[in-house]
Amino acid sequence: LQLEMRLRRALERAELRLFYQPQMTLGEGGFVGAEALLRWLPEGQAMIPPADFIPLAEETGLIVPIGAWVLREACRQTRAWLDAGLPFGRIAVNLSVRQFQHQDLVALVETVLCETGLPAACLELEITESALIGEVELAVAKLAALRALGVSLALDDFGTGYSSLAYLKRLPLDKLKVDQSFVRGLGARDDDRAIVSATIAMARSLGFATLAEGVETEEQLAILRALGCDAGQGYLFSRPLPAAAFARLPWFTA
Ligand code: G
Ligand code: G
Ligand code: MN
Ligand code: NA
Repeated sequence: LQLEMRLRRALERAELRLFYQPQMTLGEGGFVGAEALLRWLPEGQAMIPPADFIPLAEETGLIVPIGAWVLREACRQTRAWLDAGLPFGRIAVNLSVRQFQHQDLVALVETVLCETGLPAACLELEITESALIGEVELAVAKLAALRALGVSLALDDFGTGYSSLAYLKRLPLDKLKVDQSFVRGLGARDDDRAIVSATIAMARSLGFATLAEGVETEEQLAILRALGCDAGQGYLFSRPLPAAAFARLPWFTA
């Protein structure tokens, strides 16, 4: 309960920040965009990671106003980077289950794009498999409505939830994000390599792009390239950074 009160005030006190982690193509080209990652920095205290407060925000419904702030702030910052002439492709924003299921989501996304002036093609929304379980028709309709705005859609943490391959093919998605738990074992574990290989092959045949998360080593990168993965993000390229530090990344400013 105490944490809930503090989290409520965190929004008003501007204690929430977005960090940005670059996303890179694995072929030619390099930098393509970033994922926005939420951080809570209570005054005079250590940073609280999202894993420690997002579940509570979900339970209490606070994720709805927090998520709206995240969306607005990420779009505003990206628009500012575009205006500064920086070569920004796309900003990826995480949606929680409750946010995805909220009836006003499509209108919110439309409003935020309009208010910030960010082109819809520069926004990607990340949803998890748990947002899609239940009524598939409803999920498909909502995904289609979001896509009709011109934003792209990525399935986050792929392989860790309860994806049914039968409905995966019916979902209007653009990208699968290969979960870092599988990427971690690349080079060491044959089973992880088999899973990542199969995921990339399946994604390709369904027409989805692939992005591997948690890329930490050159060896993982080489294997992902060999398997035909389109893009990656992870500590090998950069940790998530505050906006000012992100804007100084060499291949971002070049
Ligand atoms: O940045 P970090 O690896 O600590 O993030 C941990 C988890 O928190 C990840 O699962 C990530 O998707 C989630 N997360 C980070 N930022 C946001 C956000 O803005 N909204 C939601 N719903 N989840 C987020
Ligand atoms: O669930 P989601 O994919 O949205 O969250 C990504 C999380 O992974 C973030 O909390 C981010 O800080 C973390 N992360 C990003 N890159 C790496 C990495 O290379 N290694 C590890 N262990 N974690 C990472
Ligand atoms: Mn994510
Ligand atoms: Na993930």
